[in-house]
Amino acid sequence: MDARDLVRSVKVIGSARGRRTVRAAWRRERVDAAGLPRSGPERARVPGLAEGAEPQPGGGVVRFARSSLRVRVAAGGAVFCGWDGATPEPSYALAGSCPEVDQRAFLEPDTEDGWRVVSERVTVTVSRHGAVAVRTPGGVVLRRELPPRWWEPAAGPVEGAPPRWTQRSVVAPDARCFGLGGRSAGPRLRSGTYRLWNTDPGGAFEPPDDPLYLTMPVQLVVADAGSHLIFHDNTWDGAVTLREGVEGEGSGHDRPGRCEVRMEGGPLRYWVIVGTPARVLHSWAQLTGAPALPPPWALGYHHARWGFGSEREVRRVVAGYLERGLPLSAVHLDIDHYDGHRVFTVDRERFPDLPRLAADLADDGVRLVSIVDPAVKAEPGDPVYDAGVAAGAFVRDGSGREVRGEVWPGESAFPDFTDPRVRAWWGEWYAERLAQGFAGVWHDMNEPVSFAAFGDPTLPLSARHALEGRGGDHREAHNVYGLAMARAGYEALRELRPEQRPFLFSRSGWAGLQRYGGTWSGDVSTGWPGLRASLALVLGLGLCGVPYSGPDVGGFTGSPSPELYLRWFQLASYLPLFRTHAAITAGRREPWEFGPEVLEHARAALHERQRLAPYFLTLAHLAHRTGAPYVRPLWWRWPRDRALRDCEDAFLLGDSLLVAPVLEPGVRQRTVRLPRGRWYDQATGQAYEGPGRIVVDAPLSRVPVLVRAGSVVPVVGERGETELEVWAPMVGRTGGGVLISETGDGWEEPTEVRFTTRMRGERVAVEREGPEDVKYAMRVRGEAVGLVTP
Ligand code: NBV
Repeated sequence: MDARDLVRSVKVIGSARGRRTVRAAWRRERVDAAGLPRSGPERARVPGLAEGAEPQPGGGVVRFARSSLRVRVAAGGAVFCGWDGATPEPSYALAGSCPEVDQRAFLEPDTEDGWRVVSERVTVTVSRHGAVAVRTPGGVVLRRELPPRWWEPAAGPVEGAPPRWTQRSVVAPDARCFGLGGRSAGPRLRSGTYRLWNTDPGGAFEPPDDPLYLTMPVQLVVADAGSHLIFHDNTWDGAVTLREGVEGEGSGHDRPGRCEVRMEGGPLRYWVIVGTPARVLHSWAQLTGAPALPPPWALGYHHARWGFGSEREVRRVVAGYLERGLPLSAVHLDIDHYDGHRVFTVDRERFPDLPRLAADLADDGVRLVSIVDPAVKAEPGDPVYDAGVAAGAFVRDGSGREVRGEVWPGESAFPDFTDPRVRAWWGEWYAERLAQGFAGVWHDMNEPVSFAAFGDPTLPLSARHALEGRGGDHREAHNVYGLAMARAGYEALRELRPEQRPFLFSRSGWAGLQRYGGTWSGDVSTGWPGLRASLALVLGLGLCGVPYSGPDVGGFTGSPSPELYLRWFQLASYLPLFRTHAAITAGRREPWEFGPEVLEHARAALHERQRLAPYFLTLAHLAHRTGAPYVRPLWWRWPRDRALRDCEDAFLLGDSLLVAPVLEPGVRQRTVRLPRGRWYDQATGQAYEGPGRIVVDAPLSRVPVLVRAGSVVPVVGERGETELEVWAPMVGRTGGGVLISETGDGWEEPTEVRFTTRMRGERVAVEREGPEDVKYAMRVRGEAVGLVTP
């Protein structure tokens, strides 16, 4: 028991729940003492010298004295490397089956020192000692992997004790690393160790608390020489230690960046994708699946609350929005609407008629979203529990006993979502949610959490899981528990309500979560550091392929000052998931609770969000088609601009907007680092030429937004029609934009129109490509006197 555990257990010991969490922690320890293989003496192994190589379609295998390395280039340009016989499948990350190989790539002798695989976007060389270098087509090294090292039982293989392994690598001194899932101290991952183990931090978090709910072994590395993504396809517990490099600035004392990946078991296999950030994310989405397209209403504003407590209160809050003319898209019900915190139930005293409530809200254009927790109250007579027992749905320990944990409903059992049968069984329960009138689901507590007075608040590591029929334990299944639950929920919604796109977001997940939905910050603590972490999480997750997310506006805990609340609100109004939410013990989060001034400014943010609805929907479609996140770091198109790589207090929303939120108290002006080209201050129309730093006004009424010259931004005009805001391009340059629109929330093909802009004399000429039958009003902004359309 460490010091943090001690504090935790002293805090909880007074209550009945506290005593149960002590029991749960002991129970977990007991189960693991009996169920985990004992660790004995280990010996280290390295590959040794190469003994030969054999070309295969797309690459080949190099055989070493004590291991082998398979290199295979996939059709989209991603390169797979697998040691010790590892193959790309089975994998929780890959979408469907493994991509076809690139038939043009093959393994060939390099110099005397080894072999190489040349492909269009990357060259991989393998040395005789097992070092692997990843190079650009021009031959510049982006990453050099040293020969890996395994630790295995000295007495030979032991069932259930796979080798642990470490892999060290070196990147350029100027390289910056991003990703690894949701990291509160990001988006740039500074020197330090980042654990790969989905964790409820227990209570609210703030930077640099780590790890959090959604980790994944995905790193995006950006350097002058080029960008690459590396994904270690391994779900086990592990850690990535980064040491940022240092440039000697001409002194010759450069220190390269270093990375060490350490895993407690599981295959040593990884994918590398080289290219511009946009190409890398595109290939990543091809490999792990296109981001699910949210229904249009999910891009509006949501209000959530743990502790509405009654249907009356929900109606009161919704009326508050409507009376004040504040747009509201959805209301989320938390665990307090359950009967005794039991999943798939309703407290009928306090929520007597949910379908009626849902229908009434729908009349006002407001959807209801339901929280769904995985833990099922372990009580015979509970219909979900009884059905789960009959279906053999719950996780068991090594001796076949149901694993019990302590969660909101009390002693609970946990569905094994890594079993396809269990996913199907669980999915059937979503019919109950739909019958209650819910339009979408919000998955919580799926790291998974079992409250524990000490130690890791999750299931015993020795708990057994189906792992798609392969069988294994919680050490391997833990990190994909939330991902597999998301799959169950997504597939259920598709089946139960096939005509509508599912809306699902999940606290935990892993590589590939985007196939099923989005995520959110979790319990971010109320304070300026929490505000900063909110942006870091959205940016980092987007670079790992999960583009739809957002924070609890105002923070999860306590009561934000009016200024903090407003700045949070303004930031989130430019993030994909725009949702106020707070804990049952926290203060209010409705915009009118912070005084008339905040209300007016929040109203402006809400209306701007609504005005940008066609732009947000376009970004959602683009994310779905190309993997590009809506919210991008400033370096997205300019990865060689070092100053942008270090800039963490602003972001790009799509190709056109640069949003510079206010992340500190008392700020009424701020500096903004501009990428290359001309940028217009959206509020004043003032033009600036990047690259460089500018100072702009950031009054309480708004946060600075700059628009890229030449952009065509689709917005809702005054009469409610989609119109185009055209920002004059620079003379001699072209600009443009795209509008992807649809009428419903189903699966119909949307309409796509592309625009190109250029200056013709003093006027802006706009060319379009796409169906001619729809016309849009255009408004020109920026330095131009009028509009020319062909
Ligand atoms: O369901 C209650 C909360 C929820 O409001 C929050 O958004 C989740 O992140 N939930 C966590 C469980 C309790 C946290 C203390």
